Amino acid sequence: MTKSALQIARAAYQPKLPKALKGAVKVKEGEPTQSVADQEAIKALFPNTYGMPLIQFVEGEAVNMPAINVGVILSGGQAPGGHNVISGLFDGIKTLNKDSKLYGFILGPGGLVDHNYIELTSDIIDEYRNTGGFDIIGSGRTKLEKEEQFDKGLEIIKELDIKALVIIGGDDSNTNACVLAEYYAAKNCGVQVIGCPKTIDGDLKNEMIETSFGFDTACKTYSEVIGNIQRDCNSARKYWHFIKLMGRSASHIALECALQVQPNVCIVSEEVEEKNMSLDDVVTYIAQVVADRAAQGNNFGTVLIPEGLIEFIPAMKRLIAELNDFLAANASEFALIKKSHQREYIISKLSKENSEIYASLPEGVARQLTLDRDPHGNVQVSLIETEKLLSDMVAVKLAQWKEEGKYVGKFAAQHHFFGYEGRCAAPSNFDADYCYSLGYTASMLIANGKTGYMSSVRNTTAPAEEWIAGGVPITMMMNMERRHGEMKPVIQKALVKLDGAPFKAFAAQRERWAIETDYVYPGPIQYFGPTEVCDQATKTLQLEQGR
Ligand code: FBP
Repeated sequence: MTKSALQIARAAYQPKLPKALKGAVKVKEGEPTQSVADQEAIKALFPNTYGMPLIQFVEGEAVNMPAINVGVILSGGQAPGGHNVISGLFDGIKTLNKDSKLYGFILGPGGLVDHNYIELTSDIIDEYRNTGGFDIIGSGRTKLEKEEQFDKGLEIIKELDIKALVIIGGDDSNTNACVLAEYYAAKNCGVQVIGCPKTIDGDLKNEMIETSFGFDTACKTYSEVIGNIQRDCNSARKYWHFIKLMGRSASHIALECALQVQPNVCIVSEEVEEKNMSLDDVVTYIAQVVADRAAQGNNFGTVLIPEGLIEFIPAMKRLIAELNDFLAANASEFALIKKSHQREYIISKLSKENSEIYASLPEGVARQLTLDRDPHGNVQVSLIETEKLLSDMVAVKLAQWKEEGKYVGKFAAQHHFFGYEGRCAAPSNFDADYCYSLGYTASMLIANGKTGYMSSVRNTTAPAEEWIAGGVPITMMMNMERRHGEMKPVIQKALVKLDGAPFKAFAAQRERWAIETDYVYPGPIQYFGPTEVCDQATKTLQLEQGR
């Protein structure tokens, strides 16, 4: 593999570990845990893995560990640092016993079911240390949920003498990890399952999981590019840039980028829902900022839009919920309807309120709402062109105002969607260290016989030395939610909290940012140099932890 000078220098980087993981460790058990909601239902579904205690690793005595074989799976969307989770896991099991082996299942959970794997040797691992991407073994979105899949997986697990499986994924994949842990525990298979919190979306977090990995690097990458756009639009002074940002349902990425770049507008889906705003309210808000800036001679600006916005406009949310249930129940009939008749078909099947809203949507957006759900039943919000929808509607609104005699200046829009650009970026120092620590912690959970736990590394705005490593029972994060028309146990998604410090910091400044051009240009991620430039956690984390 030909490498750039930066890649060569980066390969030599030794990620930092929490102090407690630098030598032998022992387990310090906390109190038994409960699920965040629906305790009785979750307890009944997970009799073997419910209620386990929180775990923290502290310095301990060295013990002789037998060699173990471990399997690892990368699941779902890519996130910077996945390779470091795997290298941390590899180094962890090798430190415990040099004869331990790591097997990687290829292209996600499907690799386990299809028995598609490779042994990850030190030569392979060394090629991927501190690099972005998931290409070491690839990723996939196959949902592990059926007993046939678990049993098929068990065949290869037994054949390779694997004692533990590490699933690196987001909320849905870790939900599946928990179900798998319970299944193998119930059948006494002798297979442990450990999860690791991955997703650029930042929505897999709670008291014990401070952030999902990849969020840091992805937000810094998007902020660099948004900063460049801001400098361009402040130079040419002729465009409004509508920038949609990945993040699925949650607006964490948009909010973090707003805190980093100080745009003129950032929409936060969770606020739109809370204030019961309609699509027209959102459009009016943006158009007013455009008109106010025009009055000052500034016919340019930036608007950040979270990709999940459409699902949070209450009327749209009701429409999508009905569509989800309807499409889940009538998938085969819908597949037979000709494309040109699908719109009319849907309109004829929905309730009166929802069919009216559906009929009022532009053709493209209406079609995007009926596209296949992902294997977890989510609308593929990345395919809905909200940035174009909003800018078109803003243009119409401004034209109306102009006719009414209001001054609106000139409005020309450019559109961007940032998502894939950041998911495989080389991990920042934060993600490189955090991911390596998560992987290393997973190896310690395995060595201590744990199953149904997620690897947890906390105190992450302090220097890595002071980070706290341990495990959280996955059942602790669960509640019951409607999926594919049925109630299912799932990890509760962490949305932006409107009473949280990051949103409050944004809300306190947004009116000024709207009118003044006080852009920040964060520049590219730096790996070498002063710690205040290279090692800072996201603004979200810093504000949440009062730093
Ligand atoms: P995960 O939740 O699996 O980490 O995926 C995150 C994400 O990047 C979302 O932000 C986005 O909506 C989705 O993946 C896009 O999915 P795909 O890669 O299948 O296009």
